[in-house]
Amino acid sequence: LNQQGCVVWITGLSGSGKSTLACSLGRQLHSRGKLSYVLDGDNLRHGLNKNLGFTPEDRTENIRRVGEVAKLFADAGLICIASLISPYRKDRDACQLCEERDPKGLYKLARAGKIKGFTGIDDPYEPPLKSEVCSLAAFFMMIQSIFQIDCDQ
Ligand code: GGZ
Repeated sequence: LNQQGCVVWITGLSGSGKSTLACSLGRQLHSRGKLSYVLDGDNLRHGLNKNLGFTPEDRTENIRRVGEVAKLFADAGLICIASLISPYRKDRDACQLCEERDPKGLYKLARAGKIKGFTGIDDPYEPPLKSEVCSLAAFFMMIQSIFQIDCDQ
């Protein structure tokens, strides 16, 4: 498989369009010969996460499991698109694989103090606090328009 795996994590409220966006992205990638797989929270709750409800503890376990599965897909070279509400920042943060991937070895250097002011280590990264349905819709339209332009070329 001639592609580098990765995880695209889509978070947002129920009904905000996460699954639609995930499927659309999957289709667009497929049409470009890229192998991807969608892990959708609602679907996974019928199988892998059947025993989980919506208490904070269960949601955390839900995100943890999907994060682990997503990592396996990415290790296998697939573009894994996870679409879950994933409401808690601490759970999303735990799923971030950036430091683990460390493709350029920068996190390792930053941890060793050899790079100063590295974002996420000794310099802050401020994630957006406000995520709106309309911004997800706008993102969706943007992706569609980018692919459309790409398709027409
Ligand atoms: C949130 C709920 C709930 C509660 C059922 N809270 O829009 P849907 O219906 O089709 O997708 C939602 C899905 C959320 O599952 P996730 O695994 O993504 O959630 S989390 O990341 O928080 O673990 C919604 C449905 O389950 N659903 N009850 N109480 N969404």
